[in-house]
Amino acid sequence: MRPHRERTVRRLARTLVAASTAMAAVTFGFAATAQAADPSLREVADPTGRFIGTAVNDSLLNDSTYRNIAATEFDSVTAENAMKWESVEPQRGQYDWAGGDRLVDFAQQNGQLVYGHTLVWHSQMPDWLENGSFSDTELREIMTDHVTTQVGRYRGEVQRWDVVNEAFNEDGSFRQSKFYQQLGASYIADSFRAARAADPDAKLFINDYNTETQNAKSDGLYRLVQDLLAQGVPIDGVGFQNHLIVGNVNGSAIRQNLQRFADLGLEVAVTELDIRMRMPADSSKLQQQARDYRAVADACLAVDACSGITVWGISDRDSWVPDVFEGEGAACPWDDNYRPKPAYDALRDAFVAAGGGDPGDPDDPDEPDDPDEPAGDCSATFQISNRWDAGSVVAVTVRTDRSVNDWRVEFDLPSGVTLANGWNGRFSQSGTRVTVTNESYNGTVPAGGTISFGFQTGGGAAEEGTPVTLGGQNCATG
Ligand code: 9MR
Repeated sequence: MRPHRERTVRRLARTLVAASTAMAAVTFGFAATAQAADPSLREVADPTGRFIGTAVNDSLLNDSTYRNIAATEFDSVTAENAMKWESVEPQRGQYDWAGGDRLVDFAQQNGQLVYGHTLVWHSQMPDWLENGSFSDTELREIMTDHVTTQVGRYRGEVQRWDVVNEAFNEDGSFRQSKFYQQLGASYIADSFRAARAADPDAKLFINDYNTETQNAKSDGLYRLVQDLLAQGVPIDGVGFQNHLIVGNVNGSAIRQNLQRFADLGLEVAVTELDIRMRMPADSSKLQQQARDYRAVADACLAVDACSGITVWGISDRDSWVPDVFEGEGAACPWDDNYRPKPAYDALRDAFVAAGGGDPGDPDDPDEPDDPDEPAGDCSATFQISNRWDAGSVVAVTVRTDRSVNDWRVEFDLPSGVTLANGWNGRFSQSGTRVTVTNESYNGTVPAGGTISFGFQTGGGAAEEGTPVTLGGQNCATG
């Protein structure tokens, strides 16, 4: 685990950083996307119970436009490269956590999940591993040590891991990676076991591309997953990358394939969505791309076990596609100037159609966000357990009528009152608005269950009975 002191300091700093990030978002993020009044992707995804994520390029986090879109539009982040083996263990046994830590800090500041990518993969291995010769026993030990160390480092902070990435050939046979060649298919089971031991709460995934629909490759993956489950290997989910081509997306085939893996009792997720086109882009290609994004999102949203969608990058300018596919590009939801494309609207429409609603104008009393209009599927108590001139201690309990994964509770404090610290949740404040998201240990709440957290205020006391929302929906008071 990351050193406790480091985490404590970060927790204290979090409120301030989060508030300034959120306020900066008002200044830059939506101005850049020219969508000021519209709800963000994360706002429409949240009520559907799914996450919407993006791959984050570590070197772009200093760019305010990039950072603000990443913070405000998404509630899950995946390191595009910073958590890969070559980045974290460039020399044997010597770890460099800088990029991974930056991402995890960013996620915590912004109330986001972290999708860990990736532990055991034939590509982007450090030279010492790629070119070194090791006995089979030594290689197995190197691999499990790496998994144990990295998952342990982020225990409780990374909710999902791509434990094994791209293990298959197109014909459904195992890829002849160094691990497979020396260790056989048991390298997969061993990696999952090591990951589970290092963080029993993290959800463990196998991830691949060209497995989105039923074909020889996804059949091979399916057979492996069945086999792992039969052996009792701790696997929780299957990631489908979805690096797709405009005009070549079959939504119902994707849905059926997601469903057959879900029927094994596993979580499924869209992990690296982008849809490329031959350049230059034109409006009819962009419209087709929007329909294709919508088809993938609809496919996930139609499958209960599909927990979320991650896009592989924010803007076309930063995408991996043109570097690898000559003459192709424009694969992302934002264009080269960070303006949202039709694909962005299509993603949002998909969540709205799946029950994401339109949070609309919070000042409009007819909108569902208005505290006078409880949505009816949650109720909350907001109790002051201690009060003094310059502060208070507050206990909040929210009872939900429907089951919830990864909750978000919001409320307002009186003007000038600030969060001092909190417990049993991750807190951020922007102006009077406070957002609390679950810790890794209390994100799953069954129907009829309760969410409880508490916090202390400074600069004045909170108000007893303050209304709260759960996932953007108003809760009845009491
Ligand atoms: O987007 C990533 C790019 O920056 C790297 O250079 C590349 C190296 O292989 O990896 C890209 O991400 C890949 C991901 O990790 C696994 N699935 C395919 C992605 C696109 O190549």
